[in-house]
Amino acid sequence: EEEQGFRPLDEASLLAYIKATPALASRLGGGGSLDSIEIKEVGDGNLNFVYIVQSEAGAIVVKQVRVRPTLTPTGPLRSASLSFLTLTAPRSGGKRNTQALPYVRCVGDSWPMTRERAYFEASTLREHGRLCPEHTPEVYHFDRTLSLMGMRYIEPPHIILRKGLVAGVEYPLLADHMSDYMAKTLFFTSLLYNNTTDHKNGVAKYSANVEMCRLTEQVVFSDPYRVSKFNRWTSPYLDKDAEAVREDDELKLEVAGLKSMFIERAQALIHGDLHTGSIMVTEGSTQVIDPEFGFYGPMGFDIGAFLGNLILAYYAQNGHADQANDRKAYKKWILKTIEESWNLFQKKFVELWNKHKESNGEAYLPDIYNKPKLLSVVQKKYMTNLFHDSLGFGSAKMIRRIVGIAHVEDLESIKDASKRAECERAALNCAKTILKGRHQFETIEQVVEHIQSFD
Ligand code: ADP
Ligand code: SR1
Ligand code: MG
Ligand code: MG
Ligand code: MG
Repeated sequence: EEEQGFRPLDEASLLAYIKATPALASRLGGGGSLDSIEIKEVGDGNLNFVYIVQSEAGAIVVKQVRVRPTLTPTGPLRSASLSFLTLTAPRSGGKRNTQALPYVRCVGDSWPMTRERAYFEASTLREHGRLCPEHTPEVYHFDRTLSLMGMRYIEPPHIILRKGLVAGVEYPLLADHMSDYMAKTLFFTSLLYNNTTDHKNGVAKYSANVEMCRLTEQVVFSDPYRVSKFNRWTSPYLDKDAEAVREDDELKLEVAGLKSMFIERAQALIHGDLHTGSIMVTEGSTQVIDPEFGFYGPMGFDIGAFLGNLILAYYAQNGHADQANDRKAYKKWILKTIEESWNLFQKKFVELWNKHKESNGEAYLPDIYNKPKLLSVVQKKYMTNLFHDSLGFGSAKMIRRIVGIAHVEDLESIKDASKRAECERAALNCAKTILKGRHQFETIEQVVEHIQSFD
């Protein structure tokens, strides 16, 4: 990594870097304020370093890729947010290894995680920030040589949404905010708004984020459907369930279609990893972070990631219920949020379309689709397809979180393995049936009813 000028910064060299970089130093007050800087590493993964940098005059976050992750002694493996980075030993054949594994090994050892992902993350953040500044942290500075970004510090009491969902906290504006973010970022980067030249320029630029896309292709669309040393599940409880996924021809047929769509369909500049761990929230604010998988892909992959992770949070609730809180009201809130997220998204997306129907968008030229009736038929067809894509991708993402490499804290934090397996089985069965039968759903209300029937 030394080549091409890259060097991983530690706290001392980061401090010197900040002092020498006006775009960062000025955010911290500049001058004498820089003497009061304190730096804290807060990253929760092994893929990137995330530093909070605070002075008496301000605060910023600095994120730098970790290129060659080291083998880190950790003691016994626990269910934690790090769990997606832990690999079971190959000979364990995919079963959850509950023994003390001496090391947490980073997936960076097994997949090519090019430093360039930082460039695509910063680029996507900037582009989405231009389109939806309310829900995207501002990028202050990006250094391509160091794969390092300075951005807005999303201050406490913001927390990662997934942690709020585990704790049972309601976010009354979440559906409104996320539908806003998805409608704006997806509509304005699609051919509904842009001409072909601009669109293809974008597609060409982000096509180079291919290694990140290949990681998704493998861990979402391939590994769960074959024997892979990376897969794991709550064994022995889900051994048969995992095997059933690998034996389900109807499911494999549907997943093949989704995989091709993920690779081929350059519909919009998507976030690419829009799960509830990529969203920071308070009661009144929603901020989307971490688009290092950003590329021109199918819109349904983002919408599905968000909805699918809410459904996982729903099924995890039974594992978090206790005498003090049966989580029943909370489960209702999650379902309402799923419903509102899609319905508001659909409404806002079509509103943007109507508002900009005279724009340069190449897909439906105004002189051809000029009759209101025709336009409304076209829109209905587009939204129905998008709904079914979202259900397909959302289900595929649920399945991979249960039998693939990367699990979610919602379920992992349920200590009792048999209880956890029950929640996981319900989620898995629900996801399989939605994935196979998604074309039968006409409304999100029907999906919510379906979710409840597996609970
Ligand atoms: P990774 O790609 O390694 O998952 P993330 O961008 O998700 O990195 O950041 C890891 C963690 O760092 C987040 O879960 C969050 O807790 C914290 N974090 C990241 N960006 C910010 C920010 N701009 N403000 C505050 N905290 C942040
Ligand atoms: C090896 S899979 C790691 C996962 O974490 C990221 O956030 C993505 O979801 C990826 O699939
Ligand atoms: Mg993380
Ligand atoms: Mg990330
Ligand atoms: Mg992250």
